[in-house]
Amino acid sequence: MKTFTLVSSLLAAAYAAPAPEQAIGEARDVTQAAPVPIDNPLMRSTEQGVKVLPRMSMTEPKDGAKRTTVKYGNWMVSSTKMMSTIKLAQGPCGLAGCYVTAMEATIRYPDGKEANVDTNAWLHHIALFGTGGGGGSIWAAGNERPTLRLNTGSKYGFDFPSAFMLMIDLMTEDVKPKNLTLEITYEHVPRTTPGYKAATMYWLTIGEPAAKTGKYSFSTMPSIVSGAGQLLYSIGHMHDGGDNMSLYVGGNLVCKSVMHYNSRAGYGKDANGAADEHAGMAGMAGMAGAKGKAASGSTAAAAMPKTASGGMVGHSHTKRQHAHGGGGGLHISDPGACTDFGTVTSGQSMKATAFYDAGKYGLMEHNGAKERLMGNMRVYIGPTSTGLFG
Ligand SMILES: [Cu+2]
Repeated sequence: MKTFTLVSSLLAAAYAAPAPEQAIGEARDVTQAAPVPIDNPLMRSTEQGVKVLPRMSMTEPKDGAKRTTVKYGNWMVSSTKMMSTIKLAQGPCGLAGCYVTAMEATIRYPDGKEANVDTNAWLHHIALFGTGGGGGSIWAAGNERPTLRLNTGSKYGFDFPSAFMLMIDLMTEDVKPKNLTLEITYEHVPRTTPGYKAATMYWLTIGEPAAKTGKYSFSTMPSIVSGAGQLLYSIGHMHDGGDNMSLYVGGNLVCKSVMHYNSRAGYGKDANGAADEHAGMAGMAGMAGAKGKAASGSTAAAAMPKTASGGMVGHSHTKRQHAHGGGGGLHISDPGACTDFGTVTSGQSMKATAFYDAGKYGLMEHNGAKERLMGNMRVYIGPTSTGLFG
């Protein structure tokens, strides 16, 4: 099996996708699984780059926003057949458009249960690209399935295209095929919602360098900020071995998105089963609510922070890890996010550096071969009126 896939290549290269062959068409469904609160120390963190935003099922929509879950198809996936595809897909608002203020993705079994590492199912990569300028990047994630939110402190959303390119990698190490349905849940408001403006997205990537031993880093090419704005949200995506992805504006560190690791073997056992290296936690308290089984392993670090937008409670992710033959070690479960963490001015240079420590965390493997690395940083900026602060 190839160790690197269509989506990962596109994620790394971040170029706009070619026109698709597949037809649009997906069912819509606004139901969500009932949340299972988990008292995870990460959810109490408010620290930039450490905190993990709560799943939408644990929060109320903001500013009268509507939530829509769109199912994008279902596929049979087995260890001999990684599912890697690209399709034209629809956003939540049709031709009228809307501002998407928050979004998250997951995969489910036919019975609606979330499919994750506790049952050996990975949402390996997902990426959304539009056809607009700047490569048209909209959003992306790995199995960590983070929640994006652009209106934590200010009224911004992503001006969502009615249709976009959706790239998907699903995988499992089970020989027996699994039927997996991909869905994305959107929180969105009409473009006419008072005070709301469109955010822009910057995509910083290191490409896909080969894995190495020891401690090392890779930096992205710089990206020039096109207009003054607020730094709304940023988060890194790395592969196992990653320590943190740091964002610099004008040479100054503004966001250090740390990779939280959890023990696959320890997950679901008890409070001490899944210590988080970065948060300095003694253990993952309250993991009893998780559905993971120690034998098959789920790193599901529920990881809900209390955000600036108000009280959040925990949720269950029985998911979250890349564990490709990793042998029960630590795996990335949640990257930390930064929200409302500063401002930028037009012309400033922005770049990110991915710090790896393969000795400390270990690397992912596919069928005995080390997987190539990633270091993608998504940066969402909310343009502010020009002239006042440059
Ligand atoms: Cu990746």
